[in-house]
Amino acid sequence: MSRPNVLQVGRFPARFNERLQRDYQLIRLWEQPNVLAERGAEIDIVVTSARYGCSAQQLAQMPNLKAICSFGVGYDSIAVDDAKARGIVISTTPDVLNECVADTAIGLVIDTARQFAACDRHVRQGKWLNGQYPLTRKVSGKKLGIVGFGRIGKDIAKRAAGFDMEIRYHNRRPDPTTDYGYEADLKALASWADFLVLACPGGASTHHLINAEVLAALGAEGILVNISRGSVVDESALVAALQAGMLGGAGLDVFEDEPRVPEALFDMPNVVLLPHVGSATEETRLAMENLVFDNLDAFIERGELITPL
Ligand code: 8YV
Repeated sequence: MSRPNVLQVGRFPARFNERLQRDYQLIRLWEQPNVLAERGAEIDIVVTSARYGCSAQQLAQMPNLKAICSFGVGYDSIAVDDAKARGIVISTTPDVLNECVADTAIGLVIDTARQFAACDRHVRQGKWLNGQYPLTRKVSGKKLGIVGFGRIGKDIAKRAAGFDMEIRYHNRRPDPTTDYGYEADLKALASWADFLVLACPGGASTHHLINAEVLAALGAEGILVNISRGSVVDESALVAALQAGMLGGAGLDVFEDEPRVPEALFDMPNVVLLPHVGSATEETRLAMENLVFDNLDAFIERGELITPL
């Protein structure tokens, strides 16, 4: 394909923006908000991210679109069915972020159970001078339930095994490549687990999978950790369960309406709140960027993607 027109849907960090600008015939959507209505038929490739996505409405305005290259592993923000129906191919950035996201999951398990973030606030606010921090909950040797036993879920299990945890998982179907116990019933997994970690994809099929009943099953000593998508959890039910003391704690990297986070959670010592940073390290973000460019170049040169959906 000779010099295709590439539409950049949203702003990326400077290094990524500059490379896109330098190496491709680029149209930046935020600089030309009417471009889809005026020149949508000229766009060959969309570069987007898990955050910005590509909606069905946008797709409809690009009748000659051939490929979508997305930064991120999640694709719940992309109108995948519409794209596939038109033969538009999609790439994401799988695998290169597994380790950092799994590290984040384990970090949240430890931070939430041991309340390290709240301990840090206790020290900074001078409260240690008035007394010791209350006792918290042990991590090693506990029962860890993983919801979504894909590539990231498996990396979480690998790390949890190092903490001598007992591991079970819930998936649509049992995974023949693992000996960990499969639990078909999510509520049963929640009532067994000390820690329930969400590593499933977002989107319609997992919307509010974690509802009031699952949270009740996890119980007053159970901890929920979410590094997948905010939409997987009924956030109002989560806030209500925490306020009522019916859930032991929550470690959250993702929220239903990011970057808005329910203020009711702000003062809870048993809740750890992260601003969606699971993959946000220099090393991993560079690897994700490179994979977007490798996909773009492979598609332009050979009409193939390296990591197609
Ligand atoms: C990023 C993510 O924050 O990969 C994903 O699906 O959610 C994160 O790694 C996201 O890609 C940034 O848009």
